[in-house]
Amino acid sequence: MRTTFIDPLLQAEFNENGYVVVDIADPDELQQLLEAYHQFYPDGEQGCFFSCHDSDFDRRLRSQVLLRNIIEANAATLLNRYQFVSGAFVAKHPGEAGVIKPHTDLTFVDHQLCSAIAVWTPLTELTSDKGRLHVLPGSHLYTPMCGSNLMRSYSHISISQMTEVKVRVGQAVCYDLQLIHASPANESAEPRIAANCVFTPIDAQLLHVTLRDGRIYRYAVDLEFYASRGGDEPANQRSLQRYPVLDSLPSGFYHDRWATYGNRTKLPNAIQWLIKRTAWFVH
Ligand SMILES: O=C(O)CCC(=O)C(=O)O
Repeated sequence: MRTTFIDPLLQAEFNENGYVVVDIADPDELQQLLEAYHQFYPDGEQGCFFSCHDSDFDRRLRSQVLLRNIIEANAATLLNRYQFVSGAFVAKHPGEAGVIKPHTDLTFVDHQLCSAIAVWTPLTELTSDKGRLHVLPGSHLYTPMCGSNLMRSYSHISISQMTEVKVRVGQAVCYDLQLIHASPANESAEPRIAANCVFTPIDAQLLHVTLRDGRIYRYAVDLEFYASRGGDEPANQRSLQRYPVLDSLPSGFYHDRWATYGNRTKLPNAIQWLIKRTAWFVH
């Protein structure tokens, strides 16, 4: 499997847990991002707002450029030849509507070969009542593919059973996109703002996974696909028409394997890993 981090110790920790905490940027640089967020979004959205879902395409791209300017060069000192794919502000506003339930992110690469990662960094100081990022360590070893219209349900996992990751401004949580993660409500009076950027190996084929007519399709896409993708599924399907299909499989197949094997969160990681690889090989 291709490595993600330059430092072998970080890599070993990432292999085991599916995430690591690193120093990512000077807090002053991150302050610039926070100010930009408030300029772009002065009106205070509700719930948990992701700028990658902003219907104002221009503002979405400008947010992404700013995030890239600061995070990319810093991440390059840690990552083994990874490229920036996309980035978003994540604003968790006070109240229950801001809860992010346990999930994995989209599948961007063939995760049997390498990892796509998120670099999640707070722009406002965090305390437990502000809705820190929570993770299920080791879950990246057994979760199945995920697509824009192929979200998996992890309703059996409660956020309180997950690991609360404590980071301060200047640090980041780098997590495998296959890792189950979540965040509870922000119970403070202030919004909690973070930046989240996706990176993939420069030599890995970018993928997009989608469900259509009972089959799961893997498309070979490019950076342009993710740069211009909106949150709207019909637009997503239209833009996929420009890209080749790599392969497809019946949706029931993976679902059955997942239901049978993958849901055993209490098994040791090494066993989970073997089960996942065996399920893929049988396919
Ligand atoms: O920022 C958060 O609280 C959650 C972010 C998240 O789950 C995601 O970006 O997928």
